Amino acid sequence: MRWPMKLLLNVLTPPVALAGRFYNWGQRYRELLRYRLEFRPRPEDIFIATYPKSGTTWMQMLLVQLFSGGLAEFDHISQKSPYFESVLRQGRFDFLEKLPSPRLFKTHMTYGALRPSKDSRIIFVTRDAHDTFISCYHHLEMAQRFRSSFDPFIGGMVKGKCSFGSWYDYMRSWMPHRTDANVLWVRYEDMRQDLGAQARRVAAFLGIPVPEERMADILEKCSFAYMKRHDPKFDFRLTMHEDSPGNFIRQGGSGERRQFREEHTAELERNLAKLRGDLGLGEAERF
Ligand code: PPS
Repeated sequence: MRWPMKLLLNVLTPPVALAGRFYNWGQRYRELLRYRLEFRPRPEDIFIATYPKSGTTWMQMLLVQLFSGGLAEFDHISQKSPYFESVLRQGRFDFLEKLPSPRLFKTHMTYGALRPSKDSRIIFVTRDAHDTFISCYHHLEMAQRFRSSFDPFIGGMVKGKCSFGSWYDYMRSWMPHRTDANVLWVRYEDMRQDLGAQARRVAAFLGIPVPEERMADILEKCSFAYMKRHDPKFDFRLTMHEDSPGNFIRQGGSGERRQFREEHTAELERNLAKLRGDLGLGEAERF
């Protein structure tokens, strides 16, 4: 790193790190600072870009198994596919340097924050908003042991208020790039419907030569039942030295929207219609 950069980092890090202890924004700026100043990208880098709870871990597992022909074993998925922001936050740059290429990063950064190089490849995964919001509720309840009840939480998310950031802002940042040459957009619902088809699509995009006879093992390891059986390999709490009572791979469903209050469904539908219009989505493009 050049010395002016180093100086800037040293001057800015203590106040931002202090803020990061108390505020989400502080934490985000600290990650961003380290990303811009210290991260050394490689052209082979692959990012799995998602709003939280949209199928990130599932896609991580799919990539890990596609690259290994279904033979990969690990104690925790983060060993094979680290959470980018978390590694930046912890300043584990040695770990990043030692990872073999292609590195498979999970990230929840917006497009504007990540500003991925054209050399890197991105698998952008989206999930139905209702199911994402419900999954966020269970996640935050599990992670922070917060005691917000379901309805006010969903009401807030529908308005774009969440400690993860607004779902709409996230979609507004990434969706315009869904057809970029280095981006592949994959829907959670399509993975549920036909995982084999999506696995082949991802493999073709990344140029992974997967022998057809390995596909059954790959798909078995990426099935909900297999991942649920091996829940501790995926639970983020175990990377934070916390206990895990299980249930990170929770339900894996689609269409839980009946749990929404009517007024929340109506408001969300209005917001989605506006978002679709603003993004100029075609009839066939559904998120
Ligand atoms: S995180 O914490 O942001 O990384 O969470 P993320 O992995 O994006 O999302 C977790 C939800 O994905 C479900 N999941 C699966 N669904 C179907 N099949 C498989 N194999 C699978 N693996 C994970 C997981 O159960 C979470 O959804 P919910 O609705 O909470 O069950």
